Amino acid sequence: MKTPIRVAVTGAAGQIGYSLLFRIASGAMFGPDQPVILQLIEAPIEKAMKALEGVAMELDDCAFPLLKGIVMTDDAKVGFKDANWCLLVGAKPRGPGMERADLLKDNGQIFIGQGQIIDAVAAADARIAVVGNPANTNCMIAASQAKRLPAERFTAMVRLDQNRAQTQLAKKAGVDLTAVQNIFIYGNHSPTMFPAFAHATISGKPATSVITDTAWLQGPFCETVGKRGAAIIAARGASSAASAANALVDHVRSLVTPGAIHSVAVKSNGLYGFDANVWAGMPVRTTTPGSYEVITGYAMDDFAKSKIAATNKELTEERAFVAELIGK
Ligand code: NAX
Repeated sequence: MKTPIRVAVTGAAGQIGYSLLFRIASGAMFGPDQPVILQLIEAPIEKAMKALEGVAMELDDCAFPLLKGIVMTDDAKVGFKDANWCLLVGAKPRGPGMERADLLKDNGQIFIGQGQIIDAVAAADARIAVVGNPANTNCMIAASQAKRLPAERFTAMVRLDQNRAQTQLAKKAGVDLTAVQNIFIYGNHSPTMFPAFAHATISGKPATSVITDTAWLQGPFCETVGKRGAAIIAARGASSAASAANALVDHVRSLVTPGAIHSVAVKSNGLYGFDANVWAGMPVRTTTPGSYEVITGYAMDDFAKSKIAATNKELTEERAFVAELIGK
């Protein structure tokens, strides 16, 4: 039996948490032979902590053989202690009439604190994955506070966008989902993101030779993927939760699987036209469990360059909003 790994999850009593925790405990994230201890962190609000107790009761009632312990806390120092993976799902939602800048600053405070605490108390091999929005910039903020853990360990999730793009291409081409490969998301997890269809393949052929409707690829395809979150809110009356949890399972599973090729928002070093030090979605290849390299060498045409410039602009603006906060 392997030693259990400690998985800290913030926002554990929220919508995404309610789908996510059961998948982690079942083995979907770390594999069917990897025991886990869940360290569940909620905001210090009575209602949230009470809800968390209910979720933990349900986890108990699943009798998952891999689940070796549950910690419940509203103290991040306890929740992140010795954590091997820190899944930062909890965030302050955008309230009515709230400006984007205020949202960035309010969440900035949360992610500064969490970045410092993770750096102080998490395991030496800790990896951090950010889901709470604005995910890319929250991830940059948390990483900015770390002195011990390298910035590359901090990733933000664009996998939901990748999964959405894969399905849309498969539907348009009338092929099985698995025929679509190498569809990567560049930039921000926001409607400015760019699903780089020109590099995708369908049944081994360039996607653009299978789907020859360039106007659809550049227009409705990019728009559907970029605005899918809003479409789900309009239809369901609540934001994506099960699909977001599933995407986080995929994000981490791919990051612990050497050879996996997938989209992750990582610290830019200037590749593909992104400013250095923004966290931007890019194609990566997992090297060893938890580590990756950015895949280089994809050529960008003028359309791709303009899309990347737009999403990079948004990322640099977000960074400017919080620059004072993080002292950079
Ligand atoms: P919920 O509002 O259902 O749950 C969030 C939970 O976080 C709440 O229970 C709240 O009490 C908790 N929380 C707030 N501040 C906290 C703190 N400082 N420490 C610990 N817990 C804290 O939201 P949910 O639908 O679960 O979504 C969570 C986040 O994911 C949101 O920011 C949302 O915008 C973001 N999303 C990101 C996606 C992505 O692809 N990157 C897609 C889905 C989702 O929209």
